Amino acid sequence: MQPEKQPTHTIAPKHAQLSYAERAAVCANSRARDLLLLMHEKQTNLALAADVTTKQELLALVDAVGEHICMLKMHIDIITDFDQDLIHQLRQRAKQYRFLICEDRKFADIGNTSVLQFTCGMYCIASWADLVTVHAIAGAGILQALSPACKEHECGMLLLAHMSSRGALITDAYTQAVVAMAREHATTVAGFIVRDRVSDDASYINCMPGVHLASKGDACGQQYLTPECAVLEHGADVIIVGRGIYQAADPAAMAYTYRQAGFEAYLTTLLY
Ligand code: 5BU
Repeated sequence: MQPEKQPTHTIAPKHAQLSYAERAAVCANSRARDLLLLMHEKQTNLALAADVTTKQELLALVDAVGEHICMLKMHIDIITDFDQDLIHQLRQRAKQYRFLICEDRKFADIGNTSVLQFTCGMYCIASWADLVTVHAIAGAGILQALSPACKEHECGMLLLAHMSSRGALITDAYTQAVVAMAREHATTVAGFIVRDRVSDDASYINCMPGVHLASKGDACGQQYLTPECAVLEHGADVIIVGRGIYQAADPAAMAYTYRQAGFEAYLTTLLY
């Protein structure tokens, strides 16, 4: 199944932009380039937040929605029966369905510890993740330490510029400081986790969690935007959807719905 190619939106996007393919050509980070090209060719800007807790559920979910996504976002430490075979199977599926794997580890410690968390331990994230999320809260040292490690393992960093949860303590000044830090590590930063597009630099990918078609939020502070609103009003390049898809009666059909909504909104941004 392919999504409709013609945009149907009448809302003018807040951020006119280049196409994914044009942006891929200017990316300094190779994972950002891979992701933009994949989004262009596969015609999807949908990422799945696969917050299920067993190997079987995770692989079944990936088989159901793999054809619709550009990125699988994981929390590997919530899997109760993790083993190396899971990583092997996920990498196989990443190739089969063509998507990147992001470990949403949110590294936030001092640089030395973050590198150990990235490269060591039972999950050995560096050996399989295409992208990892990173808090810049610890200061420049975390990026100075993680950047060479990411380069060595061909992994891109997504820096948290915002959070989607109500009452998040991130201020505008903090966000701007994160964007400035990214510029110092252009070859290893693939983009940002955002609530509002933070940079008009075409080489960074703005990834937006907190997207749901039918809900405004949850009981723990999560806040949702619709795919259209995320892309057209808040400048998302990638929409990240978890419960909206994996809690649906038919996750594959729902993933297709989100894929269409997200990609049509993207096509609308190209008209302006
Ligand atoms: P949901 O089920 O669509 O609410 O899941 C959202 C996912 O995105 C979940 O894995 C969170 O850990 C992740 N997330 C988020 O919701 N908000 C943020 O600011 C960041 C990550 Br950073």
